[in-house]
Amino acid sequence: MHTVTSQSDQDLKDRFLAIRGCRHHFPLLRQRVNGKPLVYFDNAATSQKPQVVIDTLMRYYEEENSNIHRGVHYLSERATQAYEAARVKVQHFLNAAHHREIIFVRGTTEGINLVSSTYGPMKVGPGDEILISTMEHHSNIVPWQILCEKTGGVLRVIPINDAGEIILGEYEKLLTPRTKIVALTHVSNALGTINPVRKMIDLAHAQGIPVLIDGAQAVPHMKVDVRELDADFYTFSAHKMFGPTGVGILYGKTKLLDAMPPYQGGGDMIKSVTFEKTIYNDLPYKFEAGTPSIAGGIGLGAAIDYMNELDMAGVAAFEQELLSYATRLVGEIPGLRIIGTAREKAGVLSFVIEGIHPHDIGTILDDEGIAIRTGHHCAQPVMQRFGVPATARASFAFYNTKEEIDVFIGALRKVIEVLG
Ligand code: 7TS
Repeated sequence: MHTVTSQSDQDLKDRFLAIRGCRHHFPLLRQRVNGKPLVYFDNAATSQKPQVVIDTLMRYYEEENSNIHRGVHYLSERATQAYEAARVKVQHFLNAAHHREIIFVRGTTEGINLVSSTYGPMKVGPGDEILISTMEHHSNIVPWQILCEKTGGVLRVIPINDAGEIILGEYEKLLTPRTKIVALTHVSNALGTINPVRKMIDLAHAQGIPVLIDGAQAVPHMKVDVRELDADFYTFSAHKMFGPTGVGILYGKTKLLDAMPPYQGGGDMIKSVTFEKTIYNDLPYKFEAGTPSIAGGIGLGAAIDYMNELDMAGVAAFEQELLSYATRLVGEIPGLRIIGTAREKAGVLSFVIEGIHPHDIGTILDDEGIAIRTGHHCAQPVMQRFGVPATARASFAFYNTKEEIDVFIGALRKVIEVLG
């Protein structure tokens, strides 16, 4: 008897094989840690970088380094062109309508702070409400609290169920004429939940409420189309999507960005300055005061080029396979409880083991060369919701393998032998 493999099964196998072949693009993954081959499962904190991104950064400093937007000399023009070309790559990556809607920032945290401190005071007055969810990262909580302190606004929180999913009925009830902005994570870093942001944006828009999406954990794992989502603001960090640290993107609709006051004052964000009056620059420069991370922006462009070559649908399916494999195997470990069991999940596996502190799990895994994150993951309200002080979290990228998951499971069994 022979097994019949359907064409689509074979297709998927071939695609997975091609994805597995990409691991060698990431030089850092070849190293040993504590005498063992490194298993890097801390991708939600930051991803590793492919050689092309590293080479782009090197080349920038070796051949192009110069300040941008201000020189007529060869190098300055070359650096400016490379930086502005990266902005256009981001525009296409997000399917934004125009490159002026792409603002370079330091990262997701700055993207949210930019909106909360410029758009926020325009919209929010005493008694007005800002709606976030229970599963937000601190960087999508604290900026809104600061705004509330300044304006008398009120922070409202959408509850989640025991699986770590937003309760949509409760969300709808919380959308009222007092709601001035909704700020939501696309994918939770602590639980892995993929939120139905398209639907949630539609519900908010039905009442004329703008929505900011924190895309930090989404962009490395799925194709994001800001126009299809109809997001008003969308922000992410380059370092979680195979690019450098110190740079990220805030996307905003032109109409909104145009109406907003500048964020910081300084060079590049002006057209003219006198002591009496300063005329601000046009978009996107109005929001880009001071010398930015030039190499970072160009490196982000290289990361996007790299991702454009990847089969992103295959990547998403491959990561789902890693997640379900790991979920099944950890499910066999006695006393282990997964925190975050949403139906729609990205490659994040947060868990606790009865009687063992997550930090001790992390330390023993580190001895085995395995990097995971332990702690509250900058999402303390999530920990409170699930009644745990911290979790251990393994988070996957497409360059991880089932063999690494086997090593991880073996090490978890060792943790229980030693401490259980
Ligand atoms: N939003 C989400 C959903 C995140 O996961 C993070 C970082 C941020 C915002 C902030 O991004 P930054 O680049 O501005 O710092 N999350 C994590 C994490 O899970 N472990 O380390 C950082």
